[in-house]
Amino acid sequence: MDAVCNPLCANGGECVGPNLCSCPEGYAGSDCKTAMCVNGCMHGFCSSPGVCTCITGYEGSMCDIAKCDPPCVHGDCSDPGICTCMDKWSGVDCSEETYVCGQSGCHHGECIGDNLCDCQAGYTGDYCEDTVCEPSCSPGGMCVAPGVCECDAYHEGTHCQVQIISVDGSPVDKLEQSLLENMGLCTMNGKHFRSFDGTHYTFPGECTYVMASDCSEIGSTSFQILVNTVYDCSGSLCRCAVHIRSELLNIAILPDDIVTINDRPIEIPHSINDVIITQSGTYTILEGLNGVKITYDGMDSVAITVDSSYMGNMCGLCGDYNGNKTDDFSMRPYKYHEIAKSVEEFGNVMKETGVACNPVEHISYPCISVAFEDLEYMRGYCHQLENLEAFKACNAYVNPAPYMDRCLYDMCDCNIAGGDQVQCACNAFTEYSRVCALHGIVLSWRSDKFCGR
Ligand SMILES: [Ca+2]
Repeated sequence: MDAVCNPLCANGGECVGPNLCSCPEGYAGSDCKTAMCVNGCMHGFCSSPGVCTCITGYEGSMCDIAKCDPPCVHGDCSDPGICTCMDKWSGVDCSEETYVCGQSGCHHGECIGDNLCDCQAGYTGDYCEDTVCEPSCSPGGMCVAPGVCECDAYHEGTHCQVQIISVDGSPVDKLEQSLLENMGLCTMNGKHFRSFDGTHYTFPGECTYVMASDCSEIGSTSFQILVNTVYDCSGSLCRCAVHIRSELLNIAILPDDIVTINDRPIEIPHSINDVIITQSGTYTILEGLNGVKITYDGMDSVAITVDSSYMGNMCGLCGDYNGNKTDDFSMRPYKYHEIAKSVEEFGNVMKETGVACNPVEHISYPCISVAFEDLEYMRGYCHQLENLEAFKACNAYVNPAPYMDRCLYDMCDCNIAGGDQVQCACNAFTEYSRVCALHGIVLSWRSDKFCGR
């Protein structure tokens, strides 16, 4: 009897015993149905003797070669669709040449050749590490961000182009001269101050500070004018309060037209001893205090004028009023014969005695973190102070440069805080026109479309 194989031997196999197939070359298994690929199929299966059928992404007789489409130009296809590039090549198919630019690449630009950087607008240098200020800030300052100059103590203006000349040299402008001869003017406008001697600086202190006081002798003052910069705050906007202390009177000028004398609210207008307090629009005005006049706008601006008999005998954030800008950060009455090394040190020392507030640690310039394009727009906007016909009448009398600086500072500040930049510029314009008005130059510059009426 012939042997029986059930199932039958496939692929030409021979039934050599009961259910025992002898398979031809290339096949295996009890019924000779399994095709054999001698070297195996790594990413596929053996579909017929010696023939691998590969899964998607692989090729080759053993399905051991990953497929990349497009093929890798300068590299190996390490996995399906993934090229591993040789040195200096990159891209999906390793066809893009890569370059090395220094140790840390191009700081503000793209590496387009070995040690060749294509810099973004506002940057220059081998590795785009230097900022561009055009015109340059030198020799009066340093370019600290694209288009942003930080001036040294002897220069001011958007490009540090205005040299601050002490009074033994010649005064900066005509107004300074007339001021020095007749009276001292000190202003606070938000974070910005102008000392009696004309030094402009920014101090964002949140506390009560001595703004101006007479201090001809150690420990002896006949009056003190203090300002609380954070009297009434909503969000980042604060209204300030002004306190005037003399031997007999303790007067507080507060927002919303409120004035108290020795803690009692009074009706305005009011006079007591020689002091007269009046209201003009939003302004509260105090006059007759030993030749001192104080004007408060109901928000965050305070102007103090003192007559020239106080020359050299003042102290506080408004400075000493000796006609010399270079010693305006004198720390008397707290530290005699010492000049503060920084605005921070100066401002902090002028804090009202006995009041606990956080000192100002480091004043950072807000424009550093503003995009170059935004900054260009802001600068253009602020330059209206010298470009707009309406302001020009005052330009020869009040140097607009420090107010353009303030304008830019405040616009940057508002840009970062997400506030209304244009409104912030308007504050600087308002302050400029106020200083002009204090000296008889009344500008008509507001309109419905420009800073409102
Ligand atoms: Ca001075």
